[in-house]
Amino acid sequence: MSTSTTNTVDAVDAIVVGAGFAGMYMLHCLRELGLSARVIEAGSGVGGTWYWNRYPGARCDVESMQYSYSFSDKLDQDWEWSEKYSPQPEILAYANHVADRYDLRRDIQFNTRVTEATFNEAANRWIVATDQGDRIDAQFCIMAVGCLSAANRPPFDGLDDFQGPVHHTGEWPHDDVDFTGLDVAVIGTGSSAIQAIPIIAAQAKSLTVFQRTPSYTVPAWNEKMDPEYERDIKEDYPAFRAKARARPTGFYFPFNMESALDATPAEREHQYEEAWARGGLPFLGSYGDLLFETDANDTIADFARTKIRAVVDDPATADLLCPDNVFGCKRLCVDTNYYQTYNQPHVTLVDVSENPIERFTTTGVVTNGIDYKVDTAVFATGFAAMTGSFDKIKITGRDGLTLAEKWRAGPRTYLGLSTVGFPNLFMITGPGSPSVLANMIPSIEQHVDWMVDCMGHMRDVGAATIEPTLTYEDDWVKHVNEVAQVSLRSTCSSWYVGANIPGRPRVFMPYIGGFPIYVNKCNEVMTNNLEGFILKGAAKTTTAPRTRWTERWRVPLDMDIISPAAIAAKRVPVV
Ligand code: N01
Repeated sequence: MSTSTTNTVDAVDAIVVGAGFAGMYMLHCLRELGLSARVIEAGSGVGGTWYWNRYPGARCDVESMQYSYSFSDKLDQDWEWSEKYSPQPEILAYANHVADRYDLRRDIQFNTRVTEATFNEAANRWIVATDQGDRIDAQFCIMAVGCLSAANRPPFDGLDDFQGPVHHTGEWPHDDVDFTGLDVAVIGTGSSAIQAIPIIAAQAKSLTVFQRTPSYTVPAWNEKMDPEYERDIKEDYPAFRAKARARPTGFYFPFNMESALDATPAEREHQYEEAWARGGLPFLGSYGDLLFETDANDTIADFARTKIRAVVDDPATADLLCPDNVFGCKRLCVDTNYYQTYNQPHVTLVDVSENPIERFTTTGVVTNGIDYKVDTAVFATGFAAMTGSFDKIKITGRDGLTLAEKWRAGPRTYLGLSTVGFPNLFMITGPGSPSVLANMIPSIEQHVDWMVDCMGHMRDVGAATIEPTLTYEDDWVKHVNEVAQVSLRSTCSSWYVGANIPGRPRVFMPYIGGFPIYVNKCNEVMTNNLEGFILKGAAKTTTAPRTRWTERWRVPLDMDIISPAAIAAKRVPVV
């Protein structure tokens, strides 16, 4: 299905918004369940995040062998990743392979944006409207809109007058952007910028980086896939997946549960050096208390700053690049030659922390009274995280309540799966679930599997709607907030708390209690006859939910690492 311009109302069992990894897997499962479905996708192809983020250097910072679907061992065995960390084109190729392999495209309507979703209380169904004039009627409305999909484009004065091209990393053009011979501005120094800057610098005549807050970044030490490593994992991929799922992050890496404060300075130095040499996000697993005790965190932050100063030649530039906030409080970045880039004579770092960007001129960017002449600008300015994609759609539930109104003071959900007032509306990796704090693809699969069992159960018992109760939702929101308070992560101005964009409510949005505890909770709710939810219209109330899909998430938990006692003792390395 490519596009539609009909004004008639089509009816399906489920409408899915978004054809990224979440929407694709949901479609696959809905078909297996025997439900009819239509997926609406704004882009011209599948892949979601990996469709939109085509900026130079875009690459996943979760290892390739762990960043893929796990629902089919055959798929796992057939696909081969070429590098330790996959570049964006390869992940997009994988998404396309999956779409072809499972014949997904025939139920995906591309180049179409959902504009409104309205719950019709009389019919107990959703009516979804698109910018192509479609009106689709469905029992279930499933939001697979992504957590980092609504690009943040700061409205700088004069931007409309700027003569050169402006590209946001999250909405990158499909044609190659060639920076050869150009004076380039990059605004922002988060994960996207840190990947793009070394590549852009290699092409540009000059590169000026406008930095508001420096990030901590750890070298990726990316390399070609080691065939022996790949072979070992593929010998028993399900066991490897199970091991990963039992970790707070939903991906496997060695980590140390001991306290940084119990180690001597020499021991810490040794530990950090070894972890730095392995590189990537697992660096944060050097000790168990790094995200809980400020004194412990200071030790890793000091180590990271020493590494920056050892690489960057100019002391003033090195000072600017050294963060002074909690290490790992904002999302840790992973890089290839980021700091080295600032040793090149044509690369300039401009601090806009005290003197923000004032405006664009026709030919440049002005801050602190200085007009930096540039031919083109790259906005690496991030996203309205977690709720931004919901905000773009007018979602109206029972009694005319809109989701934007309900979430005005911050998102409220039960388990990050659904929200009171919006029956039969599911959100994949929604706020209140581990989502961005865990490996995204397992997070997606676990949510979809839970939802599919839930929808199957509703069919079994003849239920028309499902909706959480306010008490259970309130308790979950309280729990999400309490757990967040335990972590230093709740203390800084990150996108996790909506602080990157003026005017957004400050609430820690993802669930920080760890993936396995969360999965356990979801399983328990399912087993307890969907505890905390009200099913309306059910004819057979005694039938227990079948757990065809969720069964595979019942992995033995490593309770030393993820038990409530471990959380209370502040010994849960969360990445
Ligand atoms: O966005 P960001 P991102 N004036 O929000 C700055 C994932 N990801 O696209 O920190 C000047 O991190 C802003 O400054 P500040 C990953 O989860 C993963 O880089 O708000 N500057 C910041 O420096 C990541 O965390 C991968 O003070 C302004 C930058 O723009 C998430 O996506 C790769 C500004 C935005 O950084 C988002 O990363 C890429 C302004 N008005 C992304 N407004 C991998 O898997 C914002 N900034 C490797």
